[in-house]
Amino acid sequence: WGEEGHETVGQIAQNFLQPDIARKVANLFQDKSFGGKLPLATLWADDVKKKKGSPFAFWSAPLHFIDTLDDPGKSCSVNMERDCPDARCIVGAIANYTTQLDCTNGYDKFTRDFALRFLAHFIGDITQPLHVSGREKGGNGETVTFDGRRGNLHSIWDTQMVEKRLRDFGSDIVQYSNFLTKEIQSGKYASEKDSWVSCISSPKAATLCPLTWAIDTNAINCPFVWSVDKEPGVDLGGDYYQAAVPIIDKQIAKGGYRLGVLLNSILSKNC
Ligand code: DCM
Ligand code: DCM
Ligand code: ZN
Repeated sequence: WGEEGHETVGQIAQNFLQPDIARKVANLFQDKSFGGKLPLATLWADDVKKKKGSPFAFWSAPLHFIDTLDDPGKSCSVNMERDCPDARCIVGAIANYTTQLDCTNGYDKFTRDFALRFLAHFIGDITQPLHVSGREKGGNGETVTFDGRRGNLHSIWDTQMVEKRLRDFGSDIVQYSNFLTKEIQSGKYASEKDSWVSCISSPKAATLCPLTWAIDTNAINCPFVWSVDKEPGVDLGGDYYQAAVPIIDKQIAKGGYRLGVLLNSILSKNC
């Protein structure tokens, strides 16, 4: 996701943090970074990635996605051996940073701070369908038109469609986040929200959750995201965007709720 998607994930997660966990989160960010809150922290992993020439940028870039070598349009799947060699993909990254954040594993405060920053970002990215698709570099190589402008399918999903959706909420991230938070608590997601986070209560949550979440997201590619094949050249700002809105809402809601519930779980431990 672009900035708006990530900040919304962070804001929804912040809405679900228990008060004692929100205090722990604020204390984990060294030097009072991000005002102690998740929305701005979600942007850090993209900021360091963009710092030109930094070896850390080069090192962390592949951790934002998993290039599934499936065949969307025909069959969608995630296979760790095939798609995530040496755990250097978003699934491996979430597993590693979940482990590093857990105080029972003994990592120092700087490592735990970075782990929290990365988790706040990657738990958002893993709900973006094209971050779980290897085709055309996650759609970066697929030229499309959106509201009269040429772009690529990845950035349409990361940014243009989210910005268009946000305009329904006066381009106010807090308004959009509060709308989705309500839908999770008592609206259209209330009955399914438990299924979004059921892996978190497993003793194997660190490895089980990111794979579960990747499979969940990847499944959207076959019926919908890559349906652009069917009408090449059509402007995606019309019917395609209208059909994408409920998917975007739900994926961003999932990211926010999962991040909040995961932090409530990991940070409830006392070390
Ligand atoms: N890290 C960082 N910047 C670096 C090196 C590491 O932010 N230049 C982060 C990545 C990990 C943590 O620090 O979250 C531990 O790094 P390492 O694996 O190098 O011990
Ligand atoms: N990306 C992806 N899958 C790839 C390559 C990139 O999901 N195979 C993502 C990472 C960034 C965006 O696409 O969010 C743009 O990538 P880049 O800046 O590398 O062009
Ligand atoms: Zn990212």
